[in-house]
Amino acid sequence: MPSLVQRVRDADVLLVLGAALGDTETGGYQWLDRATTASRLVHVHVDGQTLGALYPPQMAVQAHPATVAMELARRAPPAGEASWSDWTKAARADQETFMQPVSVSGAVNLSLVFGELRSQLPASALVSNGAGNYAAWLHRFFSHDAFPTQVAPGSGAMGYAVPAAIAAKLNFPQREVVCVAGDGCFLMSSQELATAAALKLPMVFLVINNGCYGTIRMHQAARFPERPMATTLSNPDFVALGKAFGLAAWRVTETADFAAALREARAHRGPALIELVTSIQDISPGRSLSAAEVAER
Ligand SMILES: Cc1ncc(C[n+]2csc(CCOP(=O)(O)OP(=O)(O)O)c2C)c(N)n1
Repeated sequence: MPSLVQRVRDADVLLVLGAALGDTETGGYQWLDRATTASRLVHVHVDGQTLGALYPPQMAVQAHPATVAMELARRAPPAGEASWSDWTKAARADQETFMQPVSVSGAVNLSLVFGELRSQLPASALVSNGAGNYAAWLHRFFSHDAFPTQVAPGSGAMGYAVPAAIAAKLNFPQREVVCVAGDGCFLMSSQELATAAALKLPMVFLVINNGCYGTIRMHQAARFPERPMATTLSNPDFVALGKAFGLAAWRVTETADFAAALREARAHRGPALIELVTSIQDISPGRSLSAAEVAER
């Protein structure tokens, strides 16, 4: 099967809805060639300054991606099978394969955890995240099946997940809200648990604890193998921390225990926290930290 990157390279037209086409979406500016975008990129972004800033588009559309998506959904599809429908069906099948769980070396498998989160939550639930490699697991194995349900920082800022989830719950009290934060990300704004406790907000905080600023460790492993620097975290006991703020709290050290912990946390009448203890080896889906080091040696 051609990789997603190959599909992007081969496509006659790229309709980019809402992505800024920065570092992350372009594999460090490797996947898209500036020389080709002027003849095949239709770029939709809400911020006019983003359009054309990195890649010259053939057509720049300053609009909210949701508006454009809803407008496109109103159009009648081409009559009969389009000549490219095998290609799009194959791409869709590849995407579904990509979302299948992967194996990990630690005892908590985030691909299964986020699959369980998807199957328990209603489609209307709001899920927040900040920045860190844990978010790559979330975005790959949890699908947002309704709009708008994703509460995430376009800037890639850590510390966003906790206060954003609280704001989401205050604005949408009827909806379920789950905050997903890495240990590093969570500790940047965890004092806001006091707000969730004071307002008795029924919501769930997931803390993905790999004992590390994992994203930074991954880059260190790739560039300076076996020379990690200042990325190991001396974490508090997250369950004790949650309880100290007045939350109900659970620690999950085996994948199989997550489903029951999540059910209890969701049924709790106030804020609840679940710490998931993961291995730093499982740095990203399908790639271990040691493999990242070996690849660069
Ligand atoms: C406010 C802020 N500071 C620093 C960074 C740079 N940064 C990106 S990811 C990351 C580490 C994230 O660690 P953690 O939340 O534990 O998640 P992990 O990568 O381990 O899954 C850092 C320091 C950032 N994105 N935002």
